[in-house]
Amino acid sequence: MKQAKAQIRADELRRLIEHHNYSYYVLDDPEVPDAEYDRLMRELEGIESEHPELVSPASPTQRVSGTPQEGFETVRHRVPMLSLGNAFSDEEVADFERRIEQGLERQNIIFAAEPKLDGVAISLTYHDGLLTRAATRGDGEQGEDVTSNVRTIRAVPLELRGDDWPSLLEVRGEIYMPRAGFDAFNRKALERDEKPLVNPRNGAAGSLRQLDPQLTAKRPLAFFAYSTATRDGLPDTQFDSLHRLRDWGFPVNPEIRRVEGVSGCLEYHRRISALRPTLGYDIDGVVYKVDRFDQQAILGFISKAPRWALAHKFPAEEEMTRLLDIDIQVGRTGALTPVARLEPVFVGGVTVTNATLHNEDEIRRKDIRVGDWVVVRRAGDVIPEVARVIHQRRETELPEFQMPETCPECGSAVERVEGEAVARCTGALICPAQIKHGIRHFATRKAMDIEGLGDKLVDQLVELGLVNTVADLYRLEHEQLSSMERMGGKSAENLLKALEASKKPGLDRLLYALGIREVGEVTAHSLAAHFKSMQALQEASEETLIEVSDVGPIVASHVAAFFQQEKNLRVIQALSDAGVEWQPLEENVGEQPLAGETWVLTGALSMPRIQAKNLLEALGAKVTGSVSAKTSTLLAGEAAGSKLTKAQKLGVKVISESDFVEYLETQGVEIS
Ligand code: 5U1
Repeated sequence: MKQAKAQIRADELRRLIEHHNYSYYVLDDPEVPDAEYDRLMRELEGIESEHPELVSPASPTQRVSGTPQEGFETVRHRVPMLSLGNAFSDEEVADFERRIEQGLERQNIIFAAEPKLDGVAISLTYHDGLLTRAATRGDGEQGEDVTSNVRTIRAVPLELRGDDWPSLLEVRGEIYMPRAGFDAFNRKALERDEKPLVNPRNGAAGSLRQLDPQLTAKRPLAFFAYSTATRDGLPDTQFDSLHRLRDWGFPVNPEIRRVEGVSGCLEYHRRISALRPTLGYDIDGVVYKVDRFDQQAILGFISKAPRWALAHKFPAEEEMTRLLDIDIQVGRTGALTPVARLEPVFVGGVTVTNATLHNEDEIRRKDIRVGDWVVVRRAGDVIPEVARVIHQRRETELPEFQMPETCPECGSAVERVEGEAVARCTGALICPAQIKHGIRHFATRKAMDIEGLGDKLVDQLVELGLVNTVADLYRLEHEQLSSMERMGGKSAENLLKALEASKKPGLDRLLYALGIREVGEVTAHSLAAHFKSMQALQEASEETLIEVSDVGPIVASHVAAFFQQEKNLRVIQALSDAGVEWQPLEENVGEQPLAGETWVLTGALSMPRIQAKNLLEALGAKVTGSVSAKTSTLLAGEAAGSKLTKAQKLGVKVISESDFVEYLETQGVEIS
């Protein structure tokens, strides 16, 4: 390509690439797929290698440049990088506001509120619109020059957009590692047997300290700007200034808001706390800043922290504690899960005493031993886990964890199938833990929906030997049930009614209820729709099973194995002998009188709800839980409440239970 033409195309490509960078990192609204972006980059690289004279430091191809360094130079910040005062309670936020009101002699203060990123603070200097220096915070006065590394982060503009920026601009913000990037990076590291990153914050800090920028370039880092060293060229408030920074090409957190007074601050804190698990990056609190710069100037500083800003922290998601023991829990399928017993620790807003250890391999990978100091993590509502061990605090040799060779519940042998992470108890027939889990699952709402069969009752029935299989439930008598702890005559009677009402399940529900490994509701439905009868399913080979939609080789092998076991066939026969009659899914949907209709049940019905639901489903209706414009009919029992009001408002047809029974009779449906 001729030089003049090359120059024009190179400029055009740079503009396009910068535009896509801005759409992606600042607007969070990518216009083109990654492949198109990569194509533009490759084209620009091609032109620049043919015409090296066209290369400039601000070219997007020059993000990774220079050779590995010996170390980082110490640099002095022109304006010190401040720290923030912390608050952990609503009262401390109220005190902060009171101090500001006194200092400014006014009320109803407006704050700019922002999420507080859990990353690494950075200061970026731009001369005449070009990035010239990136420095870490260090002690606030002096930091390290990490320019070569920061240049590799695509969210950091090398050149500013627009033309109204000051000739010297110093932007402060946080470099962080998004959760998705952290997870993907660690997955790859583990595949290659390399050391994973401890957490996203450490990942970001470590990445910035790489001596070879090529390595930093491979780390998934991002950036949010939150302030500037000086106010030149900026509007009069924090909120507007951040928008100006955004115009100049800096990513700014989209959750930044103006709020009024302590109540506005606290409401913001609550909202961001609820959003926290969905944000895609780690935050450890929110920051409130007096919005007006003139008010900030009046308030000034106290030591190195401004009086006009406050970090309102969330309860820590990670805390340290002692691992007291490792217990083994046995699940429904016999899976043995190691559970950490911990010295109680307050983490993620609750006191945690148990945490999952996942499986034996995880324990080995993290080298977790009883007696260790461990870091417990509880993020949002996720089950607490032992994230890692603080190996430096292990003072004496501690024994390695060993998975027991026999089941702690029943003494049967434990086996671990080659290639599986999970160890299992082989005593399915006799293991009380597995029997109890299986019965609880059988009774759940989406399975046989047997109301009144609580966990404690199941424990007693199994421990007393009254129930060994799900079929035994249907042989229970009033006298036996009413003599159980915390069961009166009335509860026993209700449970027997619920058992009776559950005797006509759809084949799909029964298949789900049997707890066949890997068979959830959807697969159970597909199997029932395909095979139509239990007999056909029992006789199906793995090859035939794979023909069913959403059944793969693993599910097929579990289903086939289930029906090959004599004891399972005996349970199915016993269910039938006890009067359980599973119903095939209706074939001719068109002939079902309620096909295509959606019904909702509400209020107290004299027939068990599950019976009404089964009857409706047998007639082709779908039964859902909430009323909407799509609802065809609301079946309203006694004392119906908000669902009835809503149905009336939406003009949805409402019928009483007696009308329903009458209708059933016209359809020749027998009600037992
Ligand atoms: N979001 C945000 N984080 N953060 C950290 N704003 C913010 N401001 C800071 C710090 C240290 O300091 C200001 C006082 C400039």
